[in-house]
Amino acid sequence: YVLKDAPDAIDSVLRTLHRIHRNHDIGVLVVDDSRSARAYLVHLLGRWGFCCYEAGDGEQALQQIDAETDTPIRLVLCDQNMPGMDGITLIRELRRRHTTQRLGIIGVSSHGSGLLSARLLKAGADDFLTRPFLEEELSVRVNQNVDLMELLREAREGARRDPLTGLHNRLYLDEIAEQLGETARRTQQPLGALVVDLDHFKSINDRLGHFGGDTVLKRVADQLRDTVRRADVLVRSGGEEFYILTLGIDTAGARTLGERIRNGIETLELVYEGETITTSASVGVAVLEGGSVEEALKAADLAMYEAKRQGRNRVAV
Ligand code: GH3
Ligand code: MG
Ligand code: MG
Ligand code: MG
Repeated sequence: YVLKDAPDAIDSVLRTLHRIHRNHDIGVLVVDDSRSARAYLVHLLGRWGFCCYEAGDGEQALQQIDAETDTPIRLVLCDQNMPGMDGITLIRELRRRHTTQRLGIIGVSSHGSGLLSARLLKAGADDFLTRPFLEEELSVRVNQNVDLMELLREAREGARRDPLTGLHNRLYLDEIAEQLGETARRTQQPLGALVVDLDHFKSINDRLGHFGGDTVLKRVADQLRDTVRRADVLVRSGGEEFYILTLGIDTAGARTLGERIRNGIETLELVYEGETITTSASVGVAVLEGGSVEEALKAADLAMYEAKRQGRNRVAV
């Protein structure tokens, strides 16, 4: 029996360890007017690795949520019966500011009234607890809510990545484009855009098959990742085409970056199933002052077509 159950037991221990490790980065705000009730929750949560913050009333809770805490607050445990602002009002206010993906809320009520738990949920709580509760119940509810947030974040992040290369995709670009253009204008930094399109990629697929072509795309993506700065935006916009957006670069600098990218792709050492492969890219570059991301990419795309027209494997501005 012991041997048969061992894998399950090990699995469970590993899951617990993963959670305790993860919980160190999760701030939990305990809102309760009773000091002893707060202390009990903080004691348990601290034991499970969470980083706890406390508030004695609704006003304090709202201040804490807006303040920059060392560990970002991701979960609120909120008592219903408090002098001043009650739990339901506070939860409604918290939910107005933050989505479930950003902030989990568990309402805590004292008397087992089905109506009250329904009202807590309706106000925006993700879950509720009724006092008195067992330690195990608190643990399950807290962990489930944190797991859900983690899952939502992973799903959201995953939808913004290209599965083949691991680079950000078009959806990500569309989401940050407006903010990036706005930052460029506000800080009066030029906005550089580069469009990179592999040359005659169809013939690589024809020669190696699509799996071979995919391998080449992955290597090119790694090369691009190593070439751009951390702050730059790099996306696979589709097929064998990549966009790079970089702030505070002048035309000469953008051309140099384009040249470095072109050279890096041309000199990639690619071997697929024993066959040595070479590839190249045409790079279009544009630098705009006071323009939008869309305008910068449009100009860089025209420049990329000019590079193709001039014979490929070159940079055009
Ligand atoms: P050009 O030098 O004019 O850019 O020629 P090209 O062959 O690269 O251009 P074209 O746009 O005609 O073809 C792009 C090819 O890229 C077509 C398609 O087969 C290939 N492709 C697009 N996405 C993928 C992918 O995810 N994997 C693989 N293996 N190939 C892809
Ligand atoms: Mg109370
Ligand atoms: Mg191409
Ligand atoms: Mg293309």
